This record gives sequence, structure tokens and C-alpha cells, in this order.
Amino acid sequence: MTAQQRADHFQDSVVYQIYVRSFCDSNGDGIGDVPGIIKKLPYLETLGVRYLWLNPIYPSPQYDNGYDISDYRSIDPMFGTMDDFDRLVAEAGRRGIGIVMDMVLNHTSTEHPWFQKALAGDAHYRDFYYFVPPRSDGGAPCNWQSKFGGSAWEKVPGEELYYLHLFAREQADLNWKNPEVRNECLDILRFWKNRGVAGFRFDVVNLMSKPDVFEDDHEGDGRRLYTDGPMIETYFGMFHDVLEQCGGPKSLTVGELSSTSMEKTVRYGGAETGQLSMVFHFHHLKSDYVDPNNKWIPGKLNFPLLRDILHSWQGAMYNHNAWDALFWNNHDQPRALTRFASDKPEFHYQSATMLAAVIHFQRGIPYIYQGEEIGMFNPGFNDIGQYRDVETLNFYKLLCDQGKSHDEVMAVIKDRSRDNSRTPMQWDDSKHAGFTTGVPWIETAKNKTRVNVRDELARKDGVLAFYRRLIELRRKEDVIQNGSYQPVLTDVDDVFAYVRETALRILLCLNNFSETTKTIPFEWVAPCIGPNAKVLAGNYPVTFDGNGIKEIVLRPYETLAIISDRE
Ligand code: TEU
Ligand code: CA
Repeated sequence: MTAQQRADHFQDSVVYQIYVRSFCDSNGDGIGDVPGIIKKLPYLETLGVRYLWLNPIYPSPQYDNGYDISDYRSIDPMFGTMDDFDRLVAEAGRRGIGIVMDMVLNHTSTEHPWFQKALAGDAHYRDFYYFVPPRSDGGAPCNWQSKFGGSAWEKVPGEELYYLHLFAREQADLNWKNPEVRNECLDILRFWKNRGVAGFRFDVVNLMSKPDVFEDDHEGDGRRLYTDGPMIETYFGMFHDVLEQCGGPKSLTVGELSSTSMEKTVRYGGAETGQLSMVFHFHHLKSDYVDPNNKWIPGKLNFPLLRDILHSWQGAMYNHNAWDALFWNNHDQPRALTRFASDKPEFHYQSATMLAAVIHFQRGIPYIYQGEEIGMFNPGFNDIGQYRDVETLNFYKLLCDQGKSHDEVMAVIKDRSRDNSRTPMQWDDSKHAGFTTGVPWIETAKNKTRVNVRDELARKDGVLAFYRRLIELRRKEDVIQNGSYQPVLTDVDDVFAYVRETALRILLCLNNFSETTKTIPFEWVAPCIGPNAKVLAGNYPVTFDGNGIKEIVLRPYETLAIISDRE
């Protein structure tokens, strides 16, 4: 298929996410870099992915690992040079792979020259941010909480003013109501688009439209007052238009939606109603939370809830012709294998491949987070000294201050810390897993001896081989790209199953999320199987010809996809 014939909404493609600082270190300083990515392009090409989304690599003081940008138009020397970057775009391009940049336009680093000038009293730049006088008692303008703990307002030293930061205090929120801010940001998009990037991932994109007055939230931490604000879709339209005006191939744009609703999601990601190619939403990744707005309370997976969420969002996206990213993992989430299936050695292959099949056969655009394709799982760090993330370290202090015991706090951090997914990519089983010849910025997981690329490459039927096949199937099968979505077997414990259909084909995808065997009477799925049925993918040996079958037995963490013709 040529580039021109590609599906409209990228649904034939798979995106691979690279957390650059943990992917491959080319110069032994312990930090992954752009030349490291170039070195691994053959690996990524063989995997079959079409796009690489890179987490931020711009100059930054790195309080939040690059999500605090101090210069939007260059590359942090820690990650390489602009020449390295241009080489990456060119060499990836030769392999049919586009580069997607992470754009953090809700906030800048407090070291950004705009903020520095604002701090120094420059009125022009003060209006780039939210500098707001205190309330009458001298306290913060309102009670909003930072996502990383504590007040969302920081006092300006020596002045009766506070500035807003929805994330770390080193990340000041930009005032998008100011046309100068908008122009600057749009010009940054132009800059990268003209350098040949294939698209953008927009960080917390639905938080950019703030209310006109800052009021206390008496029901929560403030998010309901600043999320999905009134101008947000206008801003999306500006992104869209500026990229169109640049010309060249259609840009892939994906908006990260924080604490949004289904109603908003189907609008923003709608083929007719939205200005973004697709969106990330997170409701399914809260199905092991006790409180969706507080991940720091220990909780177990609520499988029926996970199933409901996955089914209802798929249904809504299909019904509204909207497009979303399909994903289990990213750099903010603990590894899904540990969370939603099993990382025990005896179930590792089945768990990893089952989770993969669940989303790769759904409708949308699959995203693979580095290491997922070999079945990486949580490193199990027990010591606070092993953690690096600003959010984890802030909450460690906060939870301890609340009087929780050290063991209690460490237990929830071990489950929930974002560092779970940020450990070095496991290329082999050597001391630092082939990631660096130096000392890595964060420890390598001990499980590298069990899970690494070298071993996976040697396996004909490993996790990696399964991912390759899923990516290839998506490219080939119209029913995976465009089929309708219908949940089935919704009252069978621990089973997640659905059907995809087009006028010509029908695809049934059965998955067992448990360690026990599930037996399904054949008549329950018979309507989902037509003539010429065959197994499209599975993670156990299976023979299936559709004739004379009485039941389907799903073994622990089994996935089984059956494709057939329509009658
Ligand atoms: O994350 C946005 C976000 O709200 C979360 O996923 C956040 O990490 C979570 O609520 C914490 O529990 C994006 C980036 O992906 C993240 O890495 C950045 O730290 C954040 O924005 C700020 O830029
Ligand atoms: Ca390096």
C-alpha cells in the first residue's frame, strides 16, 4: 500500500513510544539519546511500526523529565544535537517511519526565558502566564491542587503575587488567552513540521483553556473547573490549521486528555467533529484505583469495571466515528503486565500476548510503549532511593507527613510509581541490560535476565514475534482497521470478548484474564463464526476448523482470534 492509499485516520498503523532517556545510550553517560535511537532503527523497522512518538527531548532542567521545556526549538545536549535529530528524521523516513514529537504547550519550565523575564517584572511576559494576586487573607488565589501534590499556586518571592502550576512548581501554566502566547506556540509547531516531523502528541491538551476567574473547588482538587475549558476546541482548530498550512503529508496529531468525559472524547477525536487525528483517554487505566482522582490508595483490579470501560468506549468511538489511541502502557503508568495480567514466569508469554491481542484487534490506533513488545514488567523497587520521579518523591513526603507508615507508603509507590515504566530498555541480560556502558540514570530491572530483546529475537514464538504478527495483521485486514465493534460474553467471569465486523468478514476475539480455565459452550459464540473460519492469532497451540465443536476452552491467559467470512 502506498502512502496515499493509507487509511484516513491512521488505523492501519501502529505507533511505538520511545522514552528517550531510557531507550538506548550511545555515549556511556547513562542517559538514552537520539544517536541511540538511530542505532535501533533496524529493530523498529523489523517490528513494523510506522511512527515513533518521542517523549520530550528539548532543552530542559529536567524536573519532570523534559515536560518542563526551557527552549522549544532545539535538542537538549544530553540527548544529542539538531544534526542527530535531522539524521533520525531522515533515516527513519527511509524506513517508512515518521517521527512524532511531544508538544508540551500547557506549561513551560520556570527556566524558560519567557518566565524568567516575567519574574524579572517584564509586563509583556507576565501576561504569558497566570500571575494572580492573593486572596484578601494573603493566601493562594484559590484552593486548586497541583497534580503532583500541594497547592497549584506558588508565591512569587518578594511580591504580592502567585503563579499557577497545575504540575510541578517548576512548570508554570501558559496563558492561552493571550494571542502572543498562541502565536508563539503555533510557530513552534511550524518549526518542527518544517523539519520533517510526521506529527505531534499534545501533552495535557484539554487543560489549556482556563476559566476567567479562579474560584475554589468545594468538591475536589479544582480539575472540574479547568478541564475541557470553553476555548479548547478553538485551540485544537488552530493546531490543525497551522499544520495544514505548512503543507506536506497529513500530520498525525494525538491529544492527551486528562480527566475528561466520554462525551468530550468522542467530539475531540471525531472524524467530523474533531480537529485532532486521535486522542488518548485514561478511564480504563483507573480500573484498579479506589478513587479515580487519587492513585495513592492501594487497590486491586476490578475486572468487570475494566471490561465495561473498554467495551463502552470502543462502542462510543465506533458510533461517533471517532478515533482513539489503543494502549495499556506509557511512561506515566506502571507496566500493564503486572497490573492487569500476570508477570509470573509460567504465565509471562500468555499474559503479555493476551493483553496485546485485546487492544490490537480493537478499533483505533495501537500504541506500543518501549519494552512492552518483549513483555517488560514492573522492576519491584523497594527502596525510595531507587526512585527518581518528581511525582513519586513529592507524594512520598506527603504521604509520610500524613502519618502513613513507611511500609504502607512504599507498598503503594511500588505499585503506582511512574518509574515502574521508566527503567532502561532491556536489550540483553548484561549488567545494565545493554542499555548503557556507563551507569544508568535509574536502575535496570533485575528481571532483565528473564526478559530481554536478545532472547526474544531468538524465539520463533515469543512475545516479540506475536507483536510483529499483530502489526502485520492490522495492515492487512480491513476488519481490524474498520470493522464495527460488539461486546460478547459480558457475563462470563474474567473473560473479555468482542466481535468486529465488516460486510465481508467477521472477527471474534476471546481473552481469558485469569489463571483458571474457562469453558464456553459453542452455541454462545456460534453466531460470531461464519464460513471458512480460521484462527487468526492465538497464544496456545490450537486446531480449529469450526466443525463439530461443542465448546471452546480458554486456558490461563489465553487469547484466541477467529476470523471468518460473512454468510
Ligand atoms: O501527563 C499528564 C497527566 O495528568 C498524567 O498522566 C500524570 O502523569 C498523572 O496524573 C500523574 O499521576 C503528562 C505527561 O505524560 C507526564 O509525564 C507529565 O508529567 C505531565 O503531563 C506534565 O507535563
Ligand atoms: Ca547518552
